[in-house]
Amino acid sequence: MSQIDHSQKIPNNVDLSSDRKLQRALEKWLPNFISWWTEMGPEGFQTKDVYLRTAISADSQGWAHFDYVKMPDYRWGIFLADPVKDRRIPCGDDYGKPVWQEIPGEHRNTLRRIIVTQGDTEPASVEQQRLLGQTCPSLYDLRNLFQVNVEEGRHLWAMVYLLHSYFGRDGREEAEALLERRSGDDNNPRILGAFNAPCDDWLSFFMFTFFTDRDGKYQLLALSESAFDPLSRTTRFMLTEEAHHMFVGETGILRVLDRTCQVMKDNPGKSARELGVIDLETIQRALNFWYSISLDLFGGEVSSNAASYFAAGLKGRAKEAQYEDHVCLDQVFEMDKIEGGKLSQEEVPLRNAMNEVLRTEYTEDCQRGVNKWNRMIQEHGVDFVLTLPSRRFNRQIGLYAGLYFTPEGSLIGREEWEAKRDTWLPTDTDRAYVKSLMNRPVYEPGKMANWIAAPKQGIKGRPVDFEYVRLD
Ligand code: BYC
Ligand code: FE
Ligand code: FE
Repeated sequence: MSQIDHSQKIPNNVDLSSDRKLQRALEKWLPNFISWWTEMGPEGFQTKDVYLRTAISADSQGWAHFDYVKMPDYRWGIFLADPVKDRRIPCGDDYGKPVWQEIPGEHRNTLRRIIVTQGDTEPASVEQQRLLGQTCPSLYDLRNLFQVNVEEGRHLWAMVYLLHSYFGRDGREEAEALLERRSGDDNNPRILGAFNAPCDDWLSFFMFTFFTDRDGKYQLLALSESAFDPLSRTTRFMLTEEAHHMFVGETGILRVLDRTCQVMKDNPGKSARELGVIDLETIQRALNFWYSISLDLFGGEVSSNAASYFAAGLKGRAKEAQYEDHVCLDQVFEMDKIEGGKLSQEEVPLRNAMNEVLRTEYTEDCQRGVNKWNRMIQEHGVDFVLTLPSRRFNRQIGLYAGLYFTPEGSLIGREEWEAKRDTWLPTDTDRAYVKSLMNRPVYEPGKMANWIAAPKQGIKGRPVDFEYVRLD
């Protein structure tokens, strides 16, 4: 079951050829996907050979194959994790009943919406990153960017498969619309906030893959607890690919910090900007921005949507098995409350707080990565600590939206916010400086841009100076 059939036009492990109608529908969608990829995918590198991994089996062992591929020839396809025998609904009102192989009528619209929202983020991220190849710090990084991009393309395939297989005509229409919305387009934007923000320099790219892809991890963990078994199986396989995206972000920032600290140490008395590396304050501001905008992706703190998703078993918490109570009808959650300009606490029913439960786990996971970054700064003996701002800081969705908070989480007025904003969030000057460092790409094997340290090792046992992308 887990072996992927690559002899097909659409590689898959779902026995696609046995369902002619579905196969035809997806084969019709394929050229539309390819024209979207050609138009909106990585600009300027479509004819180049890239050293990419391709999935060949969907189980945990040895599922990947590494070789040179031209991106438009990448074997996108449909890969589901193996079914779990006698799987039961892990949470909600129907806890313990058998999972669904088909969608109950009453959940059709809600599930479609969740799948469309998930699917929409995947091409959005490719669009956001499409120009980054032109400013890359090394061939190693260029290849990682493209690996992330083709896999996000595949995640789109994963959701489109579900739309085509289980939602009939409206599913097919939604699959088309996924190729029509555009990140940042005023008239037809992507669905969620963070996926319309520009991600056009490599500091943003590393922050995005660290913070925003990590929202992906947590949403996928929640969806892999779904009562709708095909969604659970697709997202479980997607999670195996997600790990690399977050690795790219975490090690990317680690290498930036390594370089900045080293260069500062070697040149006492000079500022980071004089030395052509990224100053730690700019890194902190970029962190503040991408963390806060990614927190918004979890939805409102108190959410009746979240409560009904949980009740219906459409979405669970990350790793439901870690909890004891999977019904959550009698429990409460201690939540902030803001009234008359004052912060207090109130108890809300746990089911309505499920977005916040997931966001809490996300925050802890982010903190683990930030701790590693701080250890790097410490090892260089530099006196600086990167911090995650309060979850209230700079929020556009939920309880704190429309209000102003310091990075420490104190409620402040608009005037104070405006006076301090530029010390907390990236400024035009920061962006211009970061871009000025990156205006010339580094395409020579093994060479690194001045603002980033070399990685500790290459990919799949290849040396760092391997020709990860062949540019001629
Ligand atoms: N921007 O009850 P509420 C990934 C809307 S990332 C704009 O507070 P709910 C990836 C919401 O739709 C993972 N709108 O929230 C990463 C609702 O609209 P309506 C993506 C937002 O519904 C990197 C209203 O506000 N996966 O995979 O509980 C690269 C009130 O909603 C936002 C998913 O998101 C926002 N940030 O939760 C590539 C999983 N937040 O109904 C890929 C599927 C909320 O009033 N999605 N709204 O019109 C979901 O589970 C839920 O839709 C959300 C929102 C968690 C996003
Ligand atoms: Fe993804
Ligand atoms: Fe990702």
